Order: sequence, then C-alpha cells, then structure tokens
Amino acid sequence: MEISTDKVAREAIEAISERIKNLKTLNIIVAGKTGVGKSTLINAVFREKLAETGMGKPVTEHMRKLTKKDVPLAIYDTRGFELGKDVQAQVKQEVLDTINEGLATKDINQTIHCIWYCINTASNRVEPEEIEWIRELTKEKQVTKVPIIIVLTQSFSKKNADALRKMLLEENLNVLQVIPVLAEDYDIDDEYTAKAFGLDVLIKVMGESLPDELMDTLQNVQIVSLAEKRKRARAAIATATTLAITEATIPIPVADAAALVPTQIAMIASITAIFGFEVNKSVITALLSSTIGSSGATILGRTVVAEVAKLLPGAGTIAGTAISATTAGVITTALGEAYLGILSLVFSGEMVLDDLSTKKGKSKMKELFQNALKKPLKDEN
Ligand SMILES: Nc1nc2c(ncn2[C@@H]2O[C@H](COP(=O)(O)OP(=O)(O)O)[C@@H](O)[C@H]2O)c(=O)[nH]1
Ligand SMILES: [Mg+2]
Repeated sequence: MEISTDKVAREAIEAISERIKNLKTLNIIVAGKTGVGKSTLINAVFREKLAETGMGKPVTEHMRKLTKKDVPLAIYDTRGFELGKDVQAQVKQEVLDTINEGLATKDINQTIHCIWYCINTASNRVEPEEIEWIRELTKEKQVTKVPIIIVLTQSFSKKNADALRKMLLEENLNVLQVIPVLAEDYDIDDEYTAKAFGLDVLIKVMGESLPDELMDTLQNVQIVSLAEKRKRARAAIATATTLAITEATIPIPVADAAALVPTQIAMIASITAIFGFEVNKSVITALLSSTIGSSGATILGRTVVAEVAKLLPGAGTIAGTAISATTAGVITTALGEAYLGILSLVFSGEMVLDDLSTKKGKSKMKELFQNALKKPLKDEN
C-alpha cells in the first residue's frame, strides 16, 4: 500500500486544526491588589501575551475577561482589592456570581476551573483583610468546588517568600497550595539579577486539580513547563503505540505500515496541540520524509518495514508484507519521539519552526527517529 507523504501531511494538518478547535476552554480568576503583578504573571505563564491587549471585556464592575482568538483560555482579571473593605466585599460577591453563572451553564467551557489569589511578597505584608477574604471565600459552598492557589508574586527574595508562605500555611486556609513565583527576572542591583522561577510549579499544581478534559488545553496555553508538555505528549505516544500494536495484530490484508497512518496522524495532532505551535504542512512533510517516508515521496508500508528492519538489531525475521506488532509499536513510538524531540528543541529556543523543513531540521528528526528505533529494543535486552 502506497500513500503520498503530501496526502498524509494534508490530513495531519486537518487533524491538527480539528484537534485544536475541539480543545475545551480553561477559565481562571486571577485576583489580588493592583500592582501585585497579575498582568506580568499572566503574560509570563500563557502564550500570546493575554494581558497586554488593552483592557479586556468588562464582565462585572471589578472584573474583566481577557481572551485572545485561537487561545482556549479566559482569564478573569479582578481588581479593586486595594480599595478597602466595602469594595472587597463587592469583589467577593462578583467572584461568587461569576462562579455560579458558570456552574449554571453545566458547560465545561463556561465554568471557573481555578482561582489564583496573588499576594506581593515584595510588599512584605499581607493585610488581615486579605486572609479574611480568602477564608470567607473558601467557606462558600460554590467556591469549594473551585480550587484556590495563593500565588506569592515578585518573590525575588526567597527568604521573604518562605516566611510569608509559612505564615499563610499556618492560617490553615482551604487552598490547594501557596506558591512563591517570580514571573520575570528582577534586577536587584547592577550586579545581581534574580532569575524568574516557580511558574512551572504553578502549572503543575493547577494541572493536578483540573479535570482530564482540560489537560491538553492547559498544555496548549502554558509556556513555562517543557516537562509538563513532554509528560502529556509521552502519554499520547503511549496511547498511539498501544493502538498501533493492536492494529497490527488484526489480520487484515493491508496490515502494513501504511495501515498505521491514521493512528499516527492522531498522535501528531495531539502532540501539536500540546505544544501550542502553529505547525504548517511543510513541517509535517519534513517530519514524514525524514522518518517513516524515508524512500522518496511515498510512505510505502513494506519499505518502512524493510528500512526499520535494517536499523533494528535482530529484526531481520520480519516476513512478507505483514508488519509485526512489535515493529508497528516501535515505528509509532519512534515517530512520536522524533516529533516530540524536535518540538522540544523549538520550545527551548534551540531551533525555530522554520528550521524544521530545512536540511538542518530534517537531519535532526532523522537522528531522533533512528535513536528512538534502537532504544526500545535495547531496553528490552
Ligand atoms: N521584574 C519583575 N517585575 C515585576 C514582576 N511582577 C510584577 N512586576 C512589576 O510590578 C509592576 C506591577 O505589575 P503588574 O503586572 O502590572 O501588576 P497588576 O496590577 O497586578 O496587573 C510592573 O511594573 C511590573 O513590571 C516580576 O515577576 N518581575
Ligand atoms: Mg494588571
């Protein structure tokens, strides 16, 4: 069975846009006094600089909803905490109303999934009203359904952050975690710069509290933890590999490598959604041609098996056109690993997306693919 890489690439691009279109929307309320660093935090954690586009859309007197086209995320930026007790009470009511309205829709795209309450470590004090506010808020039964994370912003002094964290933990508030962060590097003086930290912890902790339906969304929108993206992508590779092995076990006439293409397309779509990159057809074509489509412009089932057989130590026994279950699994894993590896390099800035369809990108993908082909069998020995 012969399929052109061009056709597969086109189908992959369609699958990717479908996958991204179907991501559920993650909704977060970010609360705290003006100046604590909410906008800086939001822009550092999520792609597309969500807090930079003007003011967002007002949803209540003290709350604005920040969204951006093609980003499955809504941030409710809450202000007014610095304006005294009366306004704080109003804000609390607005938060409760927003949560209730979301719950009433019974639609995951409309419900509030997490609240970040931001306190500025650098200000060196928490007002008792703020603690009281959190305490009251977490007593409301609507809110008990929404996890709250206290984010200690501008924690360039880790010593102060630790002290504040300890103090807050002793208050026994009903919150998920108290997490010190520094969203952007901070110049302490001419000689010393405190490096940004903690944002990956924030993503990890929030991720543990979110429903499974929002896991791909979270990875799609966050830009601070490569480890979390890789973990999620590895799960997609494992799923596809298991499916490929099952498919290769079914005795159908076309049980060659080409029969695995739909499964592999779904895997590529998942990994792309997790990274949140705008991947075009030339990238996918390059990926295919430097891995499973190694012989020219076609993905030829038997050729892939033969090529892989050359690379797999002790795999010379693969007979006929039927692809063995092991080979199906190995090829699928290796393709996933090659794609994951190259996107990881883009994430960490060692390559740019445009590199991927060049000679440099292709030879890197080929190397990643071949390394991955050898690895699973080695591990079994
Ligand atoms: N270097 C550095 N500056 C920060 C950080 N967080 C906030 N700031 C600064 O603190 C000020 C207020 O931050 P902003 O995000 O506008 O606070 P908001 O009113 O809560 O949205 C701005 O001048 C930011 O540049 C940080 O993590 N690192
Ligand atoms: Mg702001």
